[in-house]
Amino acid sequence: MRTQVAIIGAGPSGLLLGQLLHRQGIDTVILENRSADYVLGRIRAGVIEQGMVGLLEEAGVDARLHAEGLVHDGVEIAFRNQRHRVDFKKLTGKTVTVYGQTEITRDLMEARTASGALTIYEAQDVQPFDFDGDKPRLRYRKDGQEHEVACDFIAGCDGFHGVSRQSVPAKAIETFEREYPFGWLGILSETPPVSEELIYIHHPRGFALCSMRSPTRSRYYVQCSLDEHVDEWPDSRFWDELKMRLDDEARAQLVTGPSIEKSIAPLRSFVAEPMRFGRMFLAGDAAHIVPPTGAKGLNLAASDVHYLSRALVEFYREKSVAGLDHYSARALARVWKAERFSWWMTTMLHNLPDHTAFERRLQVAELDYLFSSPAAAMAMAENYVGLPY
Ligand code: RFL
Ligand code: PHB
Repeated sequence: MRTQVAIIGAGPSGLLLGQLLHRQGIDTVILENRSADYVLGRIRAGVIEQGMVGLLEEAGVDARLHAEGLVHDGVEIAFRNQRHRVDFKKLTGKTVTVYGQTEITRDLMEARTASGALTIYEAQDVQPFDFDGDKPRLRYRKDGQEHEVACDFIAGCDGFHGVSRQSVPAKAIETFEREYPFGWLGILSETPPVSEELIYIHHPRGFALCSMRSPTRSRYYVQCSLDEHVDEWPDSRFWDELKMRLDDEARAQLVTGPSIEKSIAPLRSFVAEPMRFGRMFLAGDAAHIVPPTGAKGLNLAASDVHYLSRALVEFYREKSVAGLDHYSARALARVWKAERFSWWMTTMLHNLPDHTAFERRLQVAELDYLFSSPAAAMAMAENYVGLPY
């Protein structure tokens, strides 16, 4: 089989790249090692920047997003039983949209099926080859048979644990990493959200987040320790813990109900440099991870895909390699700013077990500064709504 761009991974990065390229007449094949249902079963991001909304419009998958997505003008931060609002609309003129990653993935999968472009699910042992030359290839197994795909370029959109980054010789790649000594326990429930906007909570018992997927579906998270298991968290324990971290008003408003999903995610900051290796390009979680506190992971995947799709279109239309040559530096400049913001939000809002009394005082000063200084609120707002592409 031959294609122009072979994409590894049918997460949001791979599917969005495939759709943007398809709209420009560029042929792609996506190889995904899981089933479509498995991919759709992962509950992840919920908040998308205007930049990503624009890309989904460009990809022609914005109908349901505009009909069902919830446009938010700000968020609240709760500290010492008081909520402080950061008004994004007033500060930056921009908003964010609450629309689940699952729904974006479903919309992109449907558009891809309608376009007739090929996605091979349950492709086993996908392996990129020869990307240091001008004839890269991929091999994979499906139903016991070996297959090969010849292509012009490989896009490694296969997430943090994918094969793309791991196929690069160790001496060609540098990685930067921070692991946080806690995780997020998240639940999804068919209950109305506690408030119209998201509430990020700093509490002595640990961080909590009130988010949502729709007016009838809530998503809540509590900071937990890394050695805990979801089985130790029956719904009743989760709700009790969340209530203890909420402000009085939110506690009174909270509607609880059975969880429909529950999982623990570790928190990590990670960047791999560069993001290009000959004719293979990394995009999204394959190249970088942010802790979810700033809601940046999916949005960074989208900005990578923006730069990469533009570069590939430029290559095929104008025979120019300029965009491809600049891809890694352009993407990384934006990645590092989101890394900084996500690290900052995480450090400000969590209960860090290794924090000294001095660092705890700094955390309080940071929050106090954010609530009292329009300049500080502005810095948070412009990062949260998304820095320009
Ligand atoms: P994905 O989604 O991991 O998709 C990669 C795909 O590649 C497949 N794959 C392979 N395929 C073939 N061969 C192999 N060897 C393969 N190895 C892996 C996988 O099966 C998968 O289908 O990466 P992608 O596309 O780069 O998308 C990144 C986003 O998923 C991620 O950044 C966000 O979910 C992060 N994130 C959030 N981001 C936001 O922008 N806003 C948020 O509010 C937000 N909240 C979150 C989050 C992530 C979370 N978790 C669970 C990590 C909340 C949570 C709890
Ligand atoms: C979510 O709704 O899943 C969500 C929202 C905001 C975040 C992280 C996750 O910062």
